[in-house]
Amino acid sequence: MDEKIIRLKDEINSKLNEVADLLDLDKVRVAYLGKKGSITALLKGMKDLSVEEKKVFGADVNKLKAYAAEKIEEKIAELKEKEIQLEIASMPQFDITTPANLARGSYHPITLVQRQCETIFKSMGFDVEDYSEVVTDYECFESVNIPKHHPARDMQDTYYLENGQLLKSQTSAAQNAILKKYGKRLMETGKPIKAIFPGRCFRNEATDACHENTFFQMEGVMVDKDISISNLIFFMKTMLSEVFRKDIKVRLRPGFFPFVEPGFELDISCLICGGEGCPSCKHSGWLELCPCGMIHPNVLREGGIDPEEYTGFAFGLGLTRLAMMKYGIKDIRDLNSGSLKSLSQFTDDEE
Ligand code: FA5
Repeated sequence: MDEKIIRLKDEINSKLNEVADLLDLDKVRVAYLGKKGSITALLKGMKDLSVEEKKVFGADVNKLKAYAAEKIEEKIAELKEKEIQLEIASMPQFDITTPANLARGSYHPITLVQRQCETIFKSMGFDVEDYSEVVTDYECFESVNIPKHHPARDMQDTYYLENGQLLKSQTSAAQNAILKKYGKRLMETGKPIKAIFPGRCFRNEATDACHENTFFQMEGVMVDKDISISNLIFFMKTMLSEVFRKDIKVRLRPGFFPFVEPGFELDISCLICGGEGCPSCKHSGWLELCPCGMIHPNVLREGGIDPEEYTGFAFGLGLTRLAMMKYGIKDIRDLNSGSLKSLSQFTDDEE
C-alpha cells in the first residue's frame, strides 16, 4: 500500500482519538472527506497516474475513504452516547429505596378555630355561608345602616379599589345578602334565619400585638319571631364554652354599631396575661372579641324583613383574636407571618 495512504490512515486514527465533541469531529470529517479534504485530494491527483496504477491506487484510496467514513460514524455514535450519559448524570437522582418523607402538613390556627366554630354552630342548626372579599359600598356600609358620610365609616379605615368597590372591612358586609337569601324562606315556612359567615377582612390599621391589617371575623345572625338578648347571650356563652372548654371570664358592655340596637362589646379576659395587662390586650387585661347586638330595624327592612313582626341578633366574632386566645399566641402578627415553625405546632381538639 502506498506510503501516503498508510500515513493518512494513522493520522485519521490519531485525530479521531483526540476529538472531544461533535463540532471537533465535523472538522476532522471536512479535513479528510470534504471537497478540499486530504482523501478527496488523493482521488483528484489520480488523473496523472497510468491506468494500471489507477486501478491499484484508486482501490486503496477508496478503501481509506470508506474506512474514514466508517470511523467517523462510529465516533458520532460514541459521542452521542457520551452526551446522553452526561445528561443523565446531571439529572436529579431518585433512589426508590429511600424511605418516604412522611412529614404531614398542618392546619393554620385560624383555620382550626374557624372549623371548631363552624362545627359548634352547625350543631345548633346554623347554616355556614361564604362571601366575597371584594364588595360594594352598599353591601359593606349602606345596607347595614351606614349611609355615605356617616361618622361610623371612620371606625374602619377601608381600602377602596379604583372601580369603586372595596376590600371587605367587616363580615357584616354579607348581612344584607344573607337576610335576603333566607328571609323569603322565613316568611314562607317560618324557619328561622340562622347563619354564620366567616371571612377575611381588611383595614388600613397601624399594626400591633392585637391589630392586623388582614384578619378574620365570623359573623352570625339569627332572625325569628321574639328573638331577644337572652337568645344572643345563650349562643355566645355556648360558643365560648365549647371553644375553650374551661371557665373563662367575659364581660358585656354597651357598644355602638349602627347596624344593631342595642349594641354590645363582648370582651374576654386576656388569657395571655391572665387579666394582668400585656401588649396582647393593650395592657387593659381585656380583649375585644365579639361585638354583638339586636339587629337594627333599618337593617331588617333593607333585607326585606318586617321589623314589626321579626327580631334578630347579630355578632361579629374576631376569629383571629380567638385563635390568639385559644392557642396562647402573644402577637397577632405571627399568624400572618407564614412561619411554619410557629404555625405548625397547633392541632385540632378532636385529633
Ligand atoms: C365590627 O367589625 C362589626 N361589624 C361587628 C359586629 C357585627 C357588631 C354584628 C355588631 C353586630 P369591630 O370593628 O369591633 O366590629 O370588629 C369586630 C371584631 O373583629 C373585634 O372585636 C376584633 O375581635 C376583630 N378585629 C377588629 N379589627 C381588628 C384588627 N385590626 N385586627 C384583628 N382583629 C380585629
